[in-house]
Amino acid sequence: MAFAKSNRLPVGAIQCDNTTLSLLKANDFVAKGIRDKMSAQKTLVVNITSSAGSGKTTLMQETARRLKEKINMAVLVGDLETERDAIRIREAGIPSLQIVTNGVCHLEAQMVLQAFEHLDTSGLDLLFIENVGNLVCPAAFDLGEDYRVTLLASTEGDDKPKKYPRMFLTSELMLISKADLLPYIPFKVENAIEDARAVNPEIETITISSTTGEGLEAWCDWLLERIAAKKAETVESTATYV
Ligand SMILES: Nc1nc2c(ncn2[C@@H]2O[C@H](COP(=O)(O)OP(=O)(O)O)[C@@H](O)[C@H]2O)c(=O)[nH]1
Ligand SMILES: [Mg+2]
Repeated sequence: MAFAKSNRLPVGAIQCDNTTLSLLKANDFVAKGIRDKMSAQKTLVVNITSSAGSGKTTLMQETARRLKEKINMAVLVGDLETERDAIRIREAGIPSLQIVTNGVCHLEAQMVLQAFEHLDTSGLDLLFIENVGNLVCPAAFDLGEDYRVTLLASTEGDDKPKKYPRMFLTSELMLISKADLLPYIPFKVENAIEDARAVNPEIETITISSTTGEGLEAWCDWLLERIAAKKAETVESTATYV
């Protein structure tokens, strides 16, 4: 593969051409459009990320049950195949649309944009985007969200924040999920928090269980505070091309 002269590598070294960089630039352009549109209509957007099976959809269901009478909310949910998660979330009483990525391991801003053609976001106080279960690729793709929230389930092990640092570096909140299982497994909450803060000193943390309800009031309060702050924001840019 040919490299520009300035990028020549010493004999014995090999570097793959990073085509992802231009893809990410295009993604960021669309993400900015989404962010402007959502700011103009004062919808808080929260991107939910984690490994597969950490409890994202269950948390969406439990959050819907607790907040749907207070606010207008909806969930876009990404998966490689099936509409299963969107069906579960709709059963909890709020609109939800599945984005089927056909094998792509993360959501991209243009996929969210396409979904807007089928999900009316006007009047929403809160839009969740449940990302594809994966602690790697979703970290690189801005979806136009206000906040990124990453779940770390107790069953995954407390060593993950340092092993998948970009996800925790780019998140504002870490939810340690499945807290009801903590008595049965060697997961130390303080170790996970220490490692997450080593990667991202600003990261906030809440320990939750969708099974027992532990921490869900604090989680809902965290959301309601930010929804109120979003409503109070002065919108600087009104340029919406999305
Ligand atoms: N023990 C326990 N299991 C949970 C909890 N939350 C979710 N689960 C279970 O974990 C599995 C994966 O949950 P799901 O919400 O589909 O995870 P997702 O893949 O991240 O969306 C399901 O069997 C859930 O019932 C929890 O707080 N405690
Ligand atoms: Mg899910």
